[in-house]
Amino acid sequence: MDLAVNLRPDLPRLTDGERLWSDLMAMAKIGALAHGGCCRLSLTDEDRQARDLFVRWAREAGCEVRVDPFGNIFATRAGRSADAAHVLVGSHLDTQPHGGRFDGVLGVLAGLEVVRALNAAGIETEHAVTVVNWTNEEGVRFSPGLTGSGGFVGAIRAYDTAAVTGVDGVPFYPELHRIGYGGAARLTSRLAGYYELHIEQGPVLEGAGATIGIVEGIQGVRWLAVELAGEDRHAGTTPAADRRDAFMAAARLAIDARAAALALDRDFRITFGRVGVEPGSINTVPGRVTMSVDLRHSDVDLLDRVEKEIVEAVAALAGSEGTRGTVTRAMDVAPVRFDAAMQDNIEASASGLGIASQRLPSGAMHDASNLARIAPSAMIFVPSRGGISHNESEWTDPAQVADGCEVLARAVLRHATG
Ligand code: HGY
Ligand code: MN
Ligand code: MN
Ligand code: MN
Repeated sequence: MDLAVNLRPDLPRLTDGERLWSDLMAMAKIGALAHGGCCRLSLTDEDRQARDLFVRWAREAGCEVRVDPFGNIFATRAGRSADAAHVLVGSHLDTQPHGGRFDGVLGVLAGLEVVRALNAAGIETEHAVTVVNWTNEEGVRFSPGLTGSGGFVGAIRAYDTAAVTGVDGVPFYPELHRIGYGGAARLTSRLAGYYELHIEQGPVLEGAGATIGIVEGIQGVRWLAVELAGEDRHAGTTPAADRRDAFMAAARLAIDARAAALALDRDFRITFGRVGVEPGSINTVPGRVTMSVDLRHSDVDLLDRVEKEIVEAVAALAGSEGTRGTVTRAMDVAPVRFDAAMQDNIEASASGLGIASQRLPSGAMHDASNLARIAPSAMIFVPSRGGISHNESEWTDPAQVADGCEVLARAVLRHATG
């Protein structure tokens, strides 16, 4: 079919927004929580159920489904030339513990909707279109995050992942095989491009009244694991001067590190999201604290400086709190810029549909951070109500979901046919 015909704004849409919405709500039933959100931590039975549902739908859409050694699922709609590079479209099905119904899953199911739309229109593309679900984007149960896409682009070696155990002590690979997604397939490394549709998870688009976000790039993200050792002591009999209180050391570290980061840049984003206090007894001075640190900034030098401040602050706590500590880097994903031509392709698709768009950076990390290392990549955002995400009340309107999917479909169609 004539590409120009497919892309004329006056023609009916290629994609079926209602079908996509119905898929999203069906997927949201897996791991459903009391307040409308979802919990599907990586490689749990809920993750398996979501994967199985995606695989069933992909096969019903005529895709060839393959699984690689990191558990990434690739659903391919063949193109005209067998040896042409693939256009990859995807995101992740795993969620946060109090996750919403759109983070990640929108990009996977919208990719599937693009395949169904191409089928319905009888369009044959030059390049194969492959929809992908990346394993463990969130990094909640197994750290670091972005495991599947990191493995696919060679940023994470299988050997490194073999050493990974979950916060629940379960090793990564046995769990991947337990849920039946330890594969051996190798998708062609020749990619024509990677597209990811995702909710913005921030307030920018809603504030600007735009429906489509054309993402310029993603800031760097660095995860640190801090461990502070003091001494378990009796809460009633131990004078202040004799205490080596690991919690007080952690509290001082958090306040001082945040002050140092904000002094460098008022918009530096530092988060202490997972704190473990041992022995966790009301009447025992904590002898050990473990703490995660999430650092975000587009300037690697500032990330380096804050990391160095934290290492030095942990050492200084020996004097002020009598504790000993270690800081280990658990993840380091460099800032990326997305492909300019693909951004223009997305903008042309939105404007062709008369949908307001705006360019913006991504505060959140995404698998596209990894894909951009090996192939031209781009992301499309749709608004998050109140800028809220990683929260059960995460919401995007059905019309915005439908618009995002149609823009994705037209951008992918141009790319896969061009
Ligand atoms: O951490 C992130 O930015 C992503 O939402 N997982
Ligand atoms: Mn996500
Ligand atoms: Mn997320
Ligand atoms: Mn081409």
